[in-house]
Formats: sequence, structure tokens, C-alpha cells
Amino acid sequence: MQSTSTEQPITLYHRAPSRSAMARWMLEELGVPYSVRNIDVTAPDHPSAELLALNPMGKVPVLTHGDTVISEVAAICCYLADRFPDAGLAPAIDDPRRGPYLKWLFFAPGCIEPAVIHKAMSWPDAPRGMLGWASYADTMRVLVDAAVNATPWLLGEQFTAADVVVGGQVRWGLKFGTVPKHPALEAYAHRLSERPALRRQIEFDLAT
Ligand SMILES: N[C@@H](CCC(=O)N[C@@H](CS)C(=O)NCC(=O)O)C(=O)O
Repeated sequence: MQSTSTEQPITLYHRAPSRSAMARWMLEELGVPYSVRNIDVTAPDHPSAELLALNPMGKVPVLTHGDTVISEVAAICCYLADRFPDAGLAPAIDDPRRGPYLKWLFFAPGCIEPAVIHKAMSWPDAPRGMLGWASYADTMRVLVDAAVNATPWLLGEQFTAADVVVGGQVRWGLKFGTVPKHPALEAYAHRLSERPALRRQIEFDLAT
């Protein structure tokens, strides 16, 4: 008989602070047991053969769940929400909100992150048609609009994995000045900061 999601051990290959914080926050939202394997990305042998075997990109986070190995933080959050549906962190497959949910999950790594890095690195402009994120200004306009319409979360009353992934980018961006200090983004970040799961993740990572 196949074991259930909760019976299979979960390990997060982690580094604090980093994007991996979103994966740990997601695990805290689920309230499932997991262990953490801290990866020293400054070690001379980084990325180790062990990490490369799990993620050929040699990056964290990586999550193992039984025999499943998964990297890319948005994919990890999506996977966890689907494997632990009782936590209610994803709309069901046949829920009309599943479309916007997936859009936001992909928008974070596909648009927000490259737009922010492009700007932070002062890379030369390119025609908007060539850039999947169009431009920093367009991406920020859409992000601010999402925060204005978040009531209180991206999909309304239901907090989802998309809030972890987009919210993680917003929190990070406000901290480092890479997203505009718009009142709607600040209010959204403030609501996120009141979530007990996020507080636990921050506390655990500070203790690491
Ligand atoms: N696209 C990856 C990016 C992961 C990533 O860049 N992780 C950084 C930490 S924030 C890392 O592992 N850095 C160490 C390295 O690149 O060697 C994701 O979204 O999970």
C-alpha cells in the first residue's frame, strides 16, 4: 500500500536567509513535521556532490519528500500545497481560482524576480517584447495592482501558496528597496508579517 503524504519524511535543504525561507514558511503554514539540512553556500566545496545530485543547479532550496526530490521554490510551494490539501493552501483543480493561483505562482519567479534583478544590476534596457516580464515598471504596476486588490490575500479570503511566493518577493523587495514602497505593498507585507507561520520561520531561521 502506498504511504500517505504525512508518513513520508520531509527534508528541506536550506540556507537562511535566502529564497529558501519561503519553502520553510510554506512548511510552517502546513504544520507538517520536517527536518532541515542547513547548506553552507559559502563553504569551499559548495556546491557539494550531494547537493548537485539533488539539484544540478547546486542551489537551495531543495525539498525531499520520501523519494520525491524537488527544487525551485515556487514549485516546492505548489507541490506541498497539492500534497497536503487539508491545509487549504491551494484552490482545487476544478476551482475557477486555480487559474489565477497558478498565474501568481509563476509570476513571482517568471516576472517579479527577473524584473527586480534586471533593475538592481542596472542591466541595459531591452525591447519589452524580448523580456518575459516586459519591464520593471510594468511588472511593478501589476504587482501593486495585485496588492491593492488583495482582500486580504491574492485570491481573496483564502491564503494560498501563491501568497507565500509572491509575498516572499514583496517582503524581500521592500526590505532591500527593490520594489516600490507603495502603501498597498506595505499593507500586504504587514498582513503577511502577522501570520504565525511566518513568525515561526523567521524565529527558527534567526536561531540557526
Ligand atoms: N530559481 C531558484 C533560485 C535558488 C537560488 O538562487 N538560491 C540561492 C539562495 S537564495 C542559492 O542557492 N545560492 C547559492 C549558489 O548559487 O551557489 C529558486 O527559485 O529556488
